[in-house]
Amino acid sequence: MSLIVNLTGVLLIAFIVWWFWVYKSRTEAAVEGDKIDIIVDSGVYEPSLIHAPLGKPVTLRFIRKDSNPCAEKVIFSDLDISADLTVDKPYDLTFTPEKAGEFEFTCQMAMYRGKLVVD
Ligand SMILES: [Cu+2]
Repeated sequence: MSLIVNLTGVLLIAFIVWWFWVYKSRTEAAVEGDKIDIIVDSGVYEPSLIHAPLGKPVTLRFIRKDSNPCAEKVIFSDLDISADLTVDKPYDLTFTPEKAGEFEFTCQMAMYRGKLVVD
């Protein structure tokens, strides 16, 4: 019995690791033109790895589908940008990336995770 419990625990941990570190980092896209749509749903940004050009205005359109309060904010802590997201009401976040690099964006509890790559 305790073997089954332990096995279940191991599988659960494996699933959580997979969900957060493997599955979540999978979707990748580049900004086409100057806009990109980002779906916020079920604990993931889609796409979650976004390439944007340096020095050009870019619009990240966040489309929140998840009514969980976890999803109500998106924060780019390194860029001093944050926004409130409303369910099914797209939010256009427009700014000009001024420095190259990788910038994480998350919800306020960092359950949702994405990365903006400026190059
Ligand atoms: Cu959250």
